[in-house]
Amino acid sequence: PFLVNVVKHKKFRSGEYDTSFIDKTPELFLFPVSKDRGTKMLTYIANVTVNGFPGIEKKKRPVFDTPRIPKLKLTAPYQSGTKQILDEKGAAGLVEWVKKQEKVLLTDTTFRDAHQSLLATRVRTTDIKHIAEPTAKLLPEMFSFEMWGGATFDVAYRFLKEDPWERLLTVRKQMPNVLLQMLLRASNAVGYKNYPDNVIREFVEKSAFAGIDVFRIFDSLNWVKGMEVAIDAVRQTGKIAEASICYTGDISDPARTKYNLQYYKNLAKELEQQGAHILGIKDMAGLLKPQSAYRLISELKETIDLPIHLHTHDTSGNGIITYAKAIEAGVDIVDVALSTMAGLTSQPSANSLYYALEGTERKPNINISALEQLAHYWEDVRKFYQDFESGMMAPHTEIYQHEMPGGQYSNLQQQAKAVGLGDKWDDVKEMYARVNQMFGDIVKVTPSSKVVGDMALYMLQNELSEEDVLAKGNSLDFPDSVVELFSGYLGQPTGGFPKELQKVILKGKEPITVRPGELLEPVDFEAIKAELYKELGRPVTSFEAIAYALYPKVFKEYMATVDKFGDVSVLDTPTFLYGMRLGEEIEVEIEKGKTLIVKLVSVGQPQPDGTRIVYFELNGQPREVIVKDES
Ligand code: 3PY
Ligand code: ZN
Repeated sequence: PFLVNVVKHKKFRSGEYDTSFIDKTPELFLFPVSKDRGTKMLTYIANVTVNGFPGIEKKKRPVFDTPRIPKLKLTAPYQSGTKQILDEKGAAGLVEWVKKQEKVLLTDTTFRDAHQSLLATRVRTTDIKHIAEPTAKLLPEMFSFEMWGGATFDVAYRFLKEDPWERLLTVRKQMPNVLLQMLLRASNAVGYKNYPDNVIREFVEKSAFAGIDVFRIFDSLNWVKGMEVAIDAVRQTGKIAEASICYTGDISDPARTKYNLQYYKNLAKELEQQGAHILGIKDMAGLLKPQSAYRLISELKETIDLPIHLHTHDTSGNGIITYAKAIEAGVDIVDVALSTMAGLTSQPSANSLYYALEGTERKPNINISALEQLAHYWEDVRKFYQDFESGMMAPHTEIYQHEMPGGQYSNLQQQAKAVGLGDKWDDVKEMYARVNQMFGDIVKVTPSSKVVGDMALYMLQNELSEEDVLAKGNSLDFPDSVVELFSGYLGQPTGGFPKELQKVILKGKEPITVRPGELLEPVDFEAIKAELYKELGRPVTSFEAIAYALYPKVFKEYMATVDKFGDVSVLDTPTFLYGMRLGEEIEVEIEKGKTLIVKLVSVGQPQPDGTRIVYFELNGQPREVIVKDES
């Protein structure tokens, strides 16, 4: 479909192109076109209306208000911001600029971690797209917007049936004045396992090209060796390498000696030597208590000469006070989300922090009324995704016991439901903490956190205790992710693996201790392109080739869905998740200036072969589609 865009492009027409034209011209992907898209789209709507959306209980489409968009003249110009500083002064210049700021800088995570943590990463591009320009115009003083990476890449293809690269390209276009930030799981890229070095390099290069400015890089075991390639790859692009330490344990608890202050100081020093532009402190579960934050930041400021960017989750309810103490200690940047997408497993609220710092010298330079207006939009949009809420209604201090990352909480809950443990959530949390101890008290963040989660579910499903695992281990078929972790394929944890458990899990197989990337064969991207060309009958882009290298099965399923239903990203979210009500009429802008009017007329009775005929009007013309009733 995108070939139409290629041949229409003025560079292509003027003959000013070479073989890299497709890769160097990101806007080609913004408006995919397809001939029978009307029928395909109706088939999708009919299917979701009849069968519901995977993973949520089938119900009649709820009635939602149209999200409130801030009143803003869209012709107003963008004020220049951090993006211009990076473009003009380079990474080093930007770092110097950050160091000179007296006021604390903010990163807004609403477009990524906030919904990863509250809504199982389900927020769709259309809901981001409608607010991106107002956001960039109303909040030009933000340090950055985290809008990509982490789970958003995988979930986009797997569940939202949309292209994450398109999200990045679209947001970049609408937010030209501020830095865009992503979360990169070092050698695990945006996946759950280590990839060959050339995949990491290619992924970083194309992400930078498509619009990412700041890469927050972390290793799920805080193994610096596992971060080397990613840090170097980012530095090569001229973008910002925010190398991060994952915070776990409690530096103020004398009983928890493994992750003490010295441990963090050593890591910070190593990352500085490794070429970090900024040091990230990634408190993925929200375990950093206020006094510990003060100590940690003060000591790190003494130890290294880099700006420090602190990330936390507000699960315990202590996020704002943790930030207040960190800011007092001199932290440079903190992560917040708009109030209506903040709190609980998400980041602390930007709006709250603004008021909490009133009367201090480091109060952020930010427009509070803009924050409030943008929060209205998200208050409305969040309701679309109500079925993905975790059910957590109040601060959750048990986090200090189970230490589950905010981004995992709602996802593991979905996973537990899927394997029939939905009503055993308390047991899952408890088992999660126990598995962590069995594993030797490891850093838990994607993907190591997923391994702990997988093992906890596995033990509960099979009613296994820790003793059972050791005693009967030889006859147990452990989850693949557990075997991979203990084989060393996610790197090496501080202090090594517990030997006895490792033996049981590996059943005589030898673990590796070198960097997994050293053992993995490089991926042949040209071969992938050729293979996909054959399968799809059209040339593929480097973006698609990387997606395939990272997630072959997910990517192919996504392509098959596009083939069947067309580009479903154009649908509004209520229609995408719930289908339509009888008699309802919606408008779908399938490309700029091209709108279809769809009315659901009736849904026929089931036929003997299990199908139903669904009757629509498309732009006033009667249309029928046949779908299988899966009930
Ligand atoms: C991710 O890797 O997706 C995370 O958010 C880890 O906290
Ligand atoms: Zn996070």
